[in-house]
Amino acid sequence: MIKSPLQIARENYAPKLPKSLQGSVKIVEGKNTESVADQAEIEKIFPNTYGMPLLSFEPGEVKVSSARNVGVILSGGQAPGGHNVISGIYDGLKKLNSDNKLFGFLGGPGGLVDNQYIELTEDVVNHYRNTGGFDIIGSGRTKLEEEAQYEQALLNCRELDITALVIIGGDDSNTNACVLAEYYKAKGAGIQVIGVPKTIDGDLKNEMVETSFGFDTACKVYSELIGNIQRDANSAKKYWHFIKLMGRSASHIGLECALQTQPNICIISEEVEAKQLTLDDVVTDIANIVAKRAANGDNFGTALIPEGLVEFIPAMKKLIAELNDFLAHNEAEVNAFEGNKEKREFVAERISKESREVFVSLPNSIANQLMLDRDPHGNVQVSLIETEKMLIDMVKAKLKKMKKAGEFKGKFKGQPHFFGYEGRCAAPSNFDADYCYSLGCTASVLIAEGKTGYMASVRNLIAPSEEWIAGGVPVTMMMNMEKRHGEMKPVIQKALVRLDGAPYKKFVEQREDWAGNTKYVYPGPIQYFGPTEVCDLTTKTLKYEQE
Ligand code: FBP
Repeated sequence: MIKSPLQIARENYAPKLPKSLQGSVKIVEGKNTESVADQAEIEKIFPNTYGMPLLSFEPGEVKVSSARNVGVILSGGQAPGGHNVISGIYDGLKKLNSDNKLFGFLGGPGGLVDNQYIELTEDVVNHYRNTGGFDIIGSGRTKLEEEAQYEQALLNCRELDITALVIIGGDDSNTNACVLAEYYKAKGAGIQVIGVPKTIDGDLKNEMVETSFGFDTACKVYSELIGNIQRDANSAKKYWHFIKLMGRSASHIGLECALQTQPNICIISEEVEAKQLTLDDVVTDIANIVAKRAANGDNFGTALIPEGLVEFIPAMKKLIAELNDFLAHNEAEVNAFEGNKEKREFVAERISKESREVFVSLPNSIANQLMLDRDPHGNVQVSLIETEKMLIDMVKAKLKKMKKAGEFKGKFKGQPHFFGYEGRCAAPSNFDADYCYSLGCTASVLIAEGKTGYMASVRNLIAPSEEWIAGGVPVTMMMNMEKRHGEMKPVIQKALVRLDGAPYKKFVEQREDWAGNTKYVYPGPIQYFGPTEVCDLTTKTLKYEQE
């Protein structure tokens, strides 16, 4: 394989580790934990892994441990730094005992059940250090939720003499990791399960998990692209760029990119929901800003749109929830229709009157997209819904009316963009390279200490990496009960943008200024080599949350 000069240079990058992981590690037990909500129900479902203490690492004595075989799985969407988690696990295991072995299950959790694996040797791991992507073993969205899968996975692990699994994934995958940990512990199967917090969406975070890996790099890539578009907008002065940003539910990516680039508009889904805004309200707000800028002669601008917006507009949320339930129970019948028109009519007749009105008022393309297959976790695939195009059309129609009423005197030409896949496999920033490697090393220590049902945690992340605090957090601590596929299930609570949080407040303080005036910032590309203040800084979200 031909490598670029940057790839070759990155191979030699040595990720920076917190002090506690640089040598031997001592584990310090903190207080016992309870789940964030629904304590009695969660404890009942996880009698063996509920309430375990928080763990933190300190430098300690060298320990000898017997040789172990460990399996690793990448689950869900790609996120920059996954390869470094794996190299961290590998190096951590080898440091503990050079006879330790690491096996990678291929194509996500499905690989564990289907017994598709490779041994991750030094040569394989070296090839992927500090690179983006998940191609070392691939990823997938198969959900581990049935006893037959757990049993098959157990047989496969026994065949390879695997006694611990690391599942690198988002909130849903870590929920499943915890269910698996509980199952194996209850059964005395002798298989530990450790989770690692991954997702560019940034919505797997809490007091003990400050950020999920990949968020930093993905936001930096999107911010570079937004900055470039803003340069173009400010040079050509003729387009309004509507930029949809990945992030499924939460608007963390949009908010972080707004803080980095200062666009004219950034919609925060969580605010839309809290204020109970309708789609028309959102469109009117945008149209008013377009008109205000046009009055100053600025017929151009940028608007950031979170991928999950439609699910946060209350009437749309209700519609989507009804569609989720309806489609889950009537999949075969709905899929039997060949034409979208017939499918829409069939569905429209069978949902509530209120939701029907919203459904039929949507452009056909959007209504069709809302009926597409759900992901294996029952979520609408929001990356397939072209909200950016829908908003351009609706703003255009609104401005036409405003023009007639003499409220808009300018021009409006919209350009839609969607940034998602562009950032998910980028070469990890120094922050993500260091953070991921530290998470991998942390997972190897948790395994060596016999822990199960824990997630690797590395905190204090705005300090220099030497001062980061590594440890483990029981996954049950992050759980609450939510409705999935029409049934109440224990799941890790999703961290949405907090409207009382510092990042959002910083944004609100400045957004009016950014809307009317052109205050763009052009962050430029990620820098991998150079001064610390250019290369090692993490997100503004973390900075504002922690300062
Ligand atoms: P994870 O939650 O698995 O990390 O995936 C995040 C994400 O990139 C979302 O931002 C996006 O909506 C979704 O995956 C896209 O999924 P797919 O890769 O299946 O197109």
